[in-house]
Amino acid sequence: MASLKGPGEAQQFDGSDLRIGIVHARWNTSIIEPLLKGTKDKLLASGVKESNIVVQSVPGSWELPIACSKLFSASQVQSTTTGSSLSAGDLLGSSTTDLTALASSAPTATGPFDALIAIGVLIKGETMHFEYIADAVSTGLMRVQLDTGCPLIFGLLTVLNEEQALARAGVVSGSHNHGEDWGLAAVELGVKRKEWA
Ligand code: DLZ
Repeated sequence: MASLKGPGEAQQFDGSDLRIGIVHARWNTSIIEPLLKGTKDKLLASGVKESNIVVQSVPGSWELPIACSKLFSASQVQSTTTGSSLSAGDLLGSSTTDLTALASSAPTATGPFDALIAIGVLIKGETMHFEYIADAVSTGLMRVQLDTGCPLIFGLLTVLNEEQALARAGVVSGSHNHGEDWGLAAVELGVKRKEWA
């Protein structure tokens, strides 16, 4: 029997004309890494060109909204100028981590993004920190999405413990990698956004 959860059956969307920006937090890196891989795998499987995927990292989930906003603005500026292109890691001067190996190393094409994906993992601690960040980041990401008109896929895991996070990153045997859903959602929304324009 099909699971009640998940996005359900959808048609295959062709991502070959899309530019996708990914911003991921570095907190909880061991969980971020498989999520980012799952996301990228589905983008590539949907036809998105490696050179049209830009990956940026920020310290923690708190920084995701501002980074997504800036990344989108920068891509719009690029589309009106020539001679510069965004490449992985250069937006916020982010340091090189193992995760950047998952980023495109080729120079990226210019032009505004068709969809953005924000990836972070918030794990509840003993204080109210989790609640404040989860609420603010969710609200911030929605605001960026509506203000820019660029679909922004919500890749923020808000979990009670590490086990729950691992089970949503496809790390535990038999578990599903939610990053794959985020990659597919970005392609679907990127294609539909062009149709809606
Ligand atoms: C400080 C903090 C804590 C305690 N927990 C997390 C977390 O579980 N996931 C995450 O992505 N980031 C965490 N951070 C870092 C904040 O998001 C942020 O980077 C810092 O407060 C600096 O603004």
